[in-house]
Amino acid sequence: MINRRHLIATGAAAAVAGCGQADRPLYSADAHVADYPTVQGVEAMARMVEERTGGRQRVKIFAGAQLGSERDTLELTVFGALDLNRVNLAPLNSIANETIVPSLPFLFSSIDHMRASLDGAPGQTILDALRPHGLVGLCFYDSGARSFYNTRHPINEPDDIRGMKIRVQNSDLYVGMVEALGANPTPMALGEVYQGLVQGVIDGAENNWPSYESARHFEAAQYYSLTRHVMAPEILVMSKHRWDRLSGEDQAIFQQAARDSVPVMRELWDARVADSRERVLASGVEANEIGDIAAFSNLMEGVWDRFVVTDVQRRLVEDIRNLGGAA
Ligand code: GTR
Repeated sequence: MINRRHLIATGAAAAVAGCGQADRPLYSADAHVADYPTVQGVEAMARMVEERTGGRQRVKIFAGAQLGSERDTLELTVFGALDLNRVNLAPLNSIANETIVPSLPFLFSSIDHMRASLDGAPGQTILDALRPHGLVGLCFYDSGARSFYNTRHPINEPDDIRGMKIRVQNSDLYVGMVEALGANPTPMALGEVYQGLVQGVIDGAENNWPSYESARHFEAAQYYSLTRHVMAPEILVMSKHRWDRLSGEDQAIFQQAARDSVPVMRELWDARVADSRERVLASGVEANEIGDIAAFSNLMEGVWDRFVVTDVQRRLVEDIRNLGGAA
């Protein structure tokens, strides 16, 4: 069993020496458990890489946040102590502000619009934007739509969430979105949320159906209100330290395998969304649609001005909007 200190030590030592990693698999982190579609997506990529390199390259996945929270493992990845990492875009928001764009509230009109944007030029711009920050963006995976859930009552209008303590990911954008609704944002790692809900440290959080189910938050917070305020995707990144030590041929194989794993992941994702939804509803969760979604989107509009500040971001927003009609 490898622990984080060991990983840092071996990874950093090998990075400095520029050798020593050729004979071990690339290590990959994921906050989700082994049967979650993101982990399965990386597994599909790993199988393709192993096959296409004749076993020269292999990937070992540490699921279930074994190596730490997304923020911590991202640091390790940038530093070169961890090779691959599947994270949400949120912890990247403070690293590369291009990643803020797909995380903006009510940007995408549908799942198809989100997929078309990430498969197209805007997605490529965002993946490429990570290189100067020590990361190579390989592909995006689906994360569906995030909605609010809480321990108290259904949320139908913004007044219903006012004053609640809502867990958010470590991203100023998410803090801003929750503040805009008049609630109190509490940044917290995913692994602490269940206990936070049970102990009343927080009243609620926001996530997609599969995470709400898989992390068992639905057992503690029984009201799921379908705001669908964010459709930010997941992303698979490789440490640039590791990438630079791959041959050109292996770089191309990793890149293509990551791309080829996206449709595999999406199929698993769609099935998991349906399954998770069914499972939590059967357990007695009360889910509600929102009558007037504009009441939420209008309040959150201010965060757009605060967080879309560069020309590159503005162009991304425009390009994504232009793809909206097509999808
Ligand atoms: C999930 C996502 C994770 C993490 C988590 C969270 O939907 O897959 O990567 O971002 O949300 O809320 O921390």
